[in-house]
Amino acid sequence: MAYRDYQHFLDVLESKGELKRVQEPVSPQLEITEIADRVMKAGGPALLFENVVGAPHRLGTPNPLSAVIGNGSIYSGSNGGSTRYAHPVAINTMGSRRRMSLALSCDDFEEHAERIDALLKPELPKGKIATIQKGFEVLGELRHTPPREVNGGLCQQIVMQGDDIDLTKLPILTCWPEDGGPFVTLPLVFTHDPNTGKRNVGMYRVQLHDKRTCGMHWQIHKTGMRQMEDAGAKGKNLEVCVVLGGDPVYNFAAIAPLPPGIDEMLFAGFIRRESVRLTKAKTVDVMVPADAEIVIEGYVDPTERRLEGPFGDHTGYYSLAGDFPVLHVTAVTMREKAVYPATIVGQPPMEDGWMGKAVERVFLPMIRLSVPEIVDMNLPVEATFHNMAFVSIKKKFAGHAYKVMSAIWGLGGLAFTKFVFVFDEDCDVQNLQEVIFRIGANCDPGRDTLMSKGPVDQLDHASQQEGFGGKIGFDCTHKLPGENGFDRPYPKLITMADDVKRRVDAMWPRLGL
Ligand SMILES: Cc1cc2nc3c(=O)[nH]c(=O)nc-3n(C[C@H](O)[C@H](O)[C@H](O)COP(=O)(O)O)c2cc1C
Ligand SMILES: [Mn+2]
Repeated sequence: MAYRDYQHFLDVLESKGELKRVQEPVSPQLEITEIADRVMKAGGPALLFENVVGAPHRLGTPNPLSAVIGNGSIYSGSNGGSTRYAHPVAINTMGSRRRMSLALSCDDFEEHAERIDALLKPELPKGKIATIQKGFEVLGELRHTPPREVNGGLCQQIVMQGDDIDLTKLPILTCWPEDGGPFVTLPLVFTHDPNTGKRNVGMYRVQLHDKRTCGMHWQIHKTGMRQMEDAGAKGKNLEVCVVLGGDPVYNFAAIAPLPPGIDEMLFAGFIRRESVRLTKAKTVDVMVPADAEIVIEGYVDPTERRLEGPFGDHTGYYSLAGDFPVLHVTAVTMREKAVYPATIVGQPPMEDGWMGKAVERVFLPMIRLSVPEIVDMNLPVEATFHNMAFVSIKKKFAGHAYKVMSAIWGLGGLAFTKFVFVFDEDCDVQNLQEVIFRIGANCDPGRDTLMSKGPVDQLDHASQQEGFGGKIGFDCTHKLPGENGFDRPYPKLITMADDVKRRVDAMWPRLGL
């Protein structure tokens, strides 16, 4: 069942014991991070902070008009009075396998991998009836996929324009002590290709510069950036909507490495098995999900840049401040009693680890379409995903591991992977004990490595140059006779004979062990 809206999702989490409400007054400046970080590291629940208070946002530029709503002065710090925010803050709503699965309207997110696998299966069914059945199955799966346009919606119950716009009234988190300011951390950034009109939705963090201006952190390899450059080539601004909330599947769609040109809202409709309902924004020509909590409408001038960051990032380090585009806000719309959705990133493991795990599992069938020898893949959360990949393959020929490394370095988001380790199909790449054993046992560093170069995450601080760096692949498979100069017989892995295992299985209960 798809969620009606974000608060419906929160209700479901609560009914399943997956969400805790916090009534204690807490500040969006660092305190929510410290609490959420402890809970995330401990594998704890989603949190709904209902009493968010604190000093006014400290912005990168002087901000004389700090927002004070409500009348209670709960904090009277030395930094200029206190603010009681009207919106509760939800965080860690996807921070476990169970909650990430609930966010994707299923019992376990592997189910969506199976659905995609079934759709992509190249075999034609045998016989007329089977063909018709398969046709109906495929149509059934895709029936609810396209978004539907509606008039108005929940997300426009309140509309603020002109002088009424004041983003400092939102409990935007200042996440870490050295951050350049408050950052919107779960933004769904909606734009349209200025040439084709095609929609894009990406999750690109948004820094609050002042009450009507934000930083737009789309990186050089991302679609939002490309659309802005295309708008610039036509001498136009790019219209943008930053959406918060709605069905949590939108978060997944926004970070998903979809094939170029596939609409994130179409994909979201497929996952939730119900069309996404889109409504026209009030001041820009952008369609936004009607079920959103909050929508920030505006435009980016492709010629303008402003210092953005630093930001305590998913790399576990602060990414340095840099010049990034600027979002000028033309309207803010929201539902009544809107909840503010947030996350934090930092040293792993964090909530985004589960978002990434779901991407890894759901997209494996699509990767297998191009690289069918891949059996399984593990992008370990400890390596913040794109730094490291453990891949098992059905090895058939000499050099096969190198083919797979090269394929990974040529595939969408996987191309950013710095370290690729390739194993035989009998290695469980989800088991780090086994992975380390195989690396040590089967890889000769002098012979079984391949150095390469290519694009890396723009946030990678270790690379020689921003966005471009070195790569290394490790062939940890059994070597074939003569492969890569290997001229001795390859030894066998030690395992017990099956009949002995069966005899011991039978006597096991009697052994009292
Ligand atoms: C919590 C979170 C924050 C992210 N922040 C950014 C960001 O600030 N800038 C960016 O370019 N990508 C960021 N990403 C990654 C993009 O959302 C991701 O690469 C997405 O697939 C890009 O979509 P696109 O191909 O439509 O550009 C973030 C991902 C997550 C999970
Ligand atoms: Mn995209």
